[in-house]
Amino acid sequence: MAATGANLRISGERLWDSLMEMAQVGPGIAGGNNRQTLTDADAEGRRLFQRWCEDAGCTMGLDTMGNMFAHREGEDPSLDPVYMGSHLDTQPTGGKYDGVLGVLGGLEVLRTLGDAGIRTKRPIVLANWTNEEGTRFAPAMLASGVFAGIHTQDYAYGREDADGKRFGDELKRIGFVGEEPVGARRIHSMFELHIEQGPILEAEGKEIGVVTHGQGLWWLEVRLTGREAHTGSTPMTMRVNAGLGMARIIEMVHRVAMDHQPDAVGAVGQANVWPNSRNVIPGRAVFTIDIRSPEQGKLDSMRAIIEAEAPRIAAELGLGIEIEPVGHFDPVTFDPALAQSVRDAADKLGHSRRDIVSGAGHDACWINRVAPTVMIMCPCKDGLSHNEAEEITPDWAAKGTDVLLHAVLEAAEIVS
Ligand code: HGY
Ligand code: MN
Ligand code: MN
Repeated sequence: MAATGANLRISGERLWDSLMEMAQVGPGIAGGNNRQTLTDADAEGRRLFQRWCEDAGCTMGLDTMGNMFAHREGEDPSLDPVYMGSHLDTQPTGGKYDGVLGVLGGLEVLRTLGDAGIRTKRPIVLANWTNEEGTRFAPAMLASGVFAGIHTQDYAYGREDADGKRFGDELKRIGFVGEEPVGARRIHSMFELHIEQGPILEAEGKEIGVVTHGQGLWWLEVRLTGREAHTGSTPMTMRVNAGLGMARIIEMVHRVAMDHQPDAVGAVGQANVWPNSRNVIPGRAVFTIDIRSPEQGKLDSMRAIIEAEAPRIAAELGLGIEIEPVGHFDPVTFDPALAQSVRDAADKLGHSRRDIVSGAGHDACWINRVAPTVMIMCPCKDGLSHNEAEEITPDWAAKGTDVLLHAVLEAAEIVS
């Protein structure tokens, strides 16, 4: 006779319907999403998520960073809960599944357990972590970072967006400042389901990624100061061109990443020049360098080279330069025992799998500092993410969520 719960499967159809309904909240302009953190769209998505969780029989907790925690009671409420979770905020031109699959996949697990009347020894909690993306308020994984004691809440509340709005004020404005002190919760284990956001699983025909490690990251904000001048009448030898300095540094970052292959990446995604007028030489340029590697030595080496080369480029052009780290985490090793439980769940379900290193950062990277944590990945089409054309298949979503279901049940211990 099969062990209790062995034949349990989530409803792929219900999961997909919820993903598509959430995708209507904060729509993008090309089929994806623009549901940036602490916007009205984020608030709408949070309220929808809360309603769904309460309909599934959960109570919702909320901490002072706006982290949401849907709680499903266990037989022994004194035991530390098993957590699932990810994020509902998106990039400005984000996809429908980055973060959302982990939150709504967790919701589908809760719905499935409720439908089947499954009781577990440990409580189960589903988290929606605030501001994972870090696109509106740097750094990424801000609220899970405060939860894990990486950042202070004052630092987080003081972070400003491009319009000078403060994180703390915006969280209050949307009505999601909770009573619960952030970081007070105890976690037995945390499982984050996420799309791969890279090409490996699809290319190899694998259905499940068992995430054993995560890349480390540096975000370095560079501020160049030159002199605004007329693009027509100013001789080339008299120019102090911040835009040219930015271009040369961007090229250098790419070369440094290429020099550290394999397993190193570097780019500049956010760049602004002032006054950004067609016929004015930029007097100021502000941009963020994003470098990553799963190897600490490579990460440190890339940062050291960039911090030496950028000032040299600036000096050649007569530019002032400031470099400020605005985001960082070291390479992450997830919990080996939980990784094995994910492998066992995939094998029990008959889904193909492979171990994988996460190229992207995730809330799990910080929660891993305070509790045993692991990630489960599903493929995404052409490895594309942080693009409105991000796509997965209902089959991939369902299989990843079934693995989440069975790995969580293993940790929470079925009672009946
Ligand atoms: O930057 C990252 O890797 C994540 O998407 N926030
Ligand atoms: Mn994500
Ligand atoms: Mn993302």
